[in-house]
Amino acid sequence: MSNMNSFPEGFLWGGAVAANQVEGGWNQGGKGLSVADMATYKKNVDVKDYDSHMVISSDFIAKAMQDETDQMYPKRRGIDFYNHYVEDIALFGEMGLKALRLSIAWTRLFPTGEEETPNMEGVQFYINVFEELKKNNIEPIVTLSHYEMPLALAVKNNGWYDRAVIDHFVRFSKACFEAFKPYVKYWLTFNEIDSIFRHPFTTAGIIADQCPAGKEREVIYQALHHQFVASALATKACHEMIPESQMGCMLTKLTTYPNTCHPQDVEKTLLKNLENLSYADVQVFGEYPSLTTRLWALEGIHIDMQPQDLDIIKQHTVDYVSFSYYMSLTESARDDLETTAGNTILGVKNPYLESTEWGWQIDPIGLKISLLEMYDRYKKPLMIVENGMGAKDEVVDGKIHDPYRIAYFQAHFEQMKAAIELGVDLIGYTSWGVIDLISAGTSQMSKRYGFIYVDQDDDGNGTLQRLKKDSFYWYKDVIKTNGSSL
Ligand code: BGP
Repeated sequence: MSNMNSFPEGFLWGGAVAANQVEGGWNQGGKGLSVADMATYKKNVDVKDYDSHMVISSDFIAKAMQDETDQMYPKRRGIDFYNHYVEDIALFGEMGLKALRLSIAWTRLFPTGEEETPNMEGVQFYINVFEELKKNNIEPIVTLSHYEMPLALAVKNNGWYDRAVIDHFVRFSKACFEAFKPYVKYWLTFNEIDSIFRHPFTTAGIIADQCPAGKEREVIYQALHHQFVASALATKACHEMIPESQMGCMLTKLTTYPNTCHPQDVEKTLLKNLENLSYADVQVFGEYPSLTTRLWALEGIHIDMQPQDLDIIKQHTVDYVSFSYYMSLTESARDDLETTAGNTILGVKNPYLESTEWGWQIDPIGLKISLLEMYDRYKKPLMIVENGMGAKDEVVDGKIHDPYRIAYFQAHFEQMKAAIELGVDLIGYTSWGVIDLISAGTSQMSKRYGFIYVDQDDDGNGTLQRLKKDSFYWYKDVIKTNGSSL
């Protein structure tokens, strides 16, 4: 228990969700199909092997588009926030949340992405949500694109690979700014913009079998370039249309340690960390790092750019830097070492850290390191917009005792406090999955992050009843005391 209070006044204590993981109502209100509506939950796949859910073929999509049920597709169901938002936001209000990070489903406003004007039923849904937030004194932080886009644009254009998608996204963004400007000051363009390499379909609508063989990385970089241009154009429009607005970028912060002090381990680690930061660099400094463009040249990657692209990226940089932080990684030049939960993406095992059931290494000090590193590099306000622990919870007599979750948050909050004491300008924190939701990576319901439990299992059975976990009361107290009681 620490009593020193160093969280600034007005610190945005909050929670985060994403439309495709909570809303459900996939065929309500004129919504079109999105790439997230294709995600299936595969019972027999090892839960640790989460990337296996991300490879989606044209054939699969053609079949899934004809399927009018939500049985196989948990993200079509979400937690039915679409029909429970009043009750859910009241619970967020009761917890004392100062901020809620949420995303807009592009397909509620533009079902195929190509419409000229937005679907007003979709617009109205979000106005209703923002009104409820206002009643509960909760500041919205809105992500325009969180792991989804109209499926029609994926099928027709191979997603963001096609430059035409820039205009569609900017039209969608402007419709959001126009309709929601009375409510929303804080915006983000793309969730975890770097994750296009890990989940090209989910983040950018790229369909593997539509890419020229051997050119996958070039296709992804090309799509990412289009996202950078679109992000800069959306930033421009946001600043013009909402003068008080703040636009941020959002990075998956994958702070990586060398496994040993062997120079080869250190070199590999450095390159990995530079690569991780390079995506935010583009949005903060307004240019590609020279290392990135050199590596393209060496790899034979050619990016098609229009003459004005680099200027647009240079002119419209972000106001603040946001990121998700779940774990640190460890890198080795050797390839014969034990990996974390058998997953090479997660790196080699760090003997000093415990892992969650899904192999995510819990490392609160890594959060402090990330904050110090990013503030030193960017000198912009920082916001942690995702952090939390996926765990299996048990309901006993209507109660959920989750000391593991409290311990996780407590340890991370201590490190945030320590970073602030060292001068880091941290303006907000939104815990991931403030209410239980469908996991992005595994499409499971049982990988729970919330302070609020939702009665639904992996197959979609359950009453959808909301229950407060022990951590609900703990977080409420943290917020009430502005972090002085942890
Ligand atoms: C981030 C995503 C979120 C979220 C979180 C947890 O990468 O932005 O959408 O889901 O990770 O991941 P998972 O749901 O796979 O546990």
